[in-house]
Amino acid sequence: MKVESTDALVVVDVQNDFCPGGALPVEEGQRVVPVINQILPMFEHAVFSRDWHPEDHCSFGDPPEFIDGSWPRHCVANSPGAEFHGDLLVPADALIVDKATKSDTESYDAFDDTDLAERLRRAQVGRVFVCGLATDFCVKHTALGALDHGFDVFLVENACRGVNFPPGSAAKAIEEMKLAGVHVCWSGDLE
Ligand code: VGL
Ligand code: ZN
Repeated sequence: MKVESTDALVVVDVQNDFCPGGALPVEEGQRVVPVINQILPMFEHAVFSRDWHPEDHCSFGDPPEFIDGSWPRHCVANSPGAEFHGDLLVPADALIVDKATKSDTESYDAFDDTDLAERLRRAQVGRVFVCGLATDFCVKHTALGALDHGFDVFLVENACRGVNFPPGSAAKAIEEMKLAGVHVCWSGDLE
């Protein structure tokens, strides 16, 4: 499948806290990094989202239950855990989108309450390729958000990993995305 000049890669939340050793680690989360670095140069448009919470974000649970609404404290704005994984190649001119930045609102969708759709549309983007962390939360909701905004959406399956709690939730998320109309591809399909 040929990557066109009107395609955008949306790299979701490849941040230290979602990688092994971080506050809310996704199993093998760091393994998406070389895959994303490899496909990134194919795209004229690249967007990197960040989970970017205030200290007192409503999603933080004490003790955390590791479910929606009760996460460990993670991705606090400007903290080391919120930084992109050190090996992720983020071009100097990449668009960075911060989400869930307000204390009282959770948001798993990089299109929700941001100007991302508008910016992509202004750049003539028609197809959005989504990858990153975590498959069952921000990747899923961002892919569905892109669909809602009228984009053709592709999930780059091997460039994603899920929280996967309970086990199977990452696979379930992929099925949900497919049912909604997201196309699933593999990094090796892209050229
Ligand atoms: C995410 C849980 C909490 C994600 C963000 O990026 O998928 N998951 N906050
Ligand atoms: Zn979060």
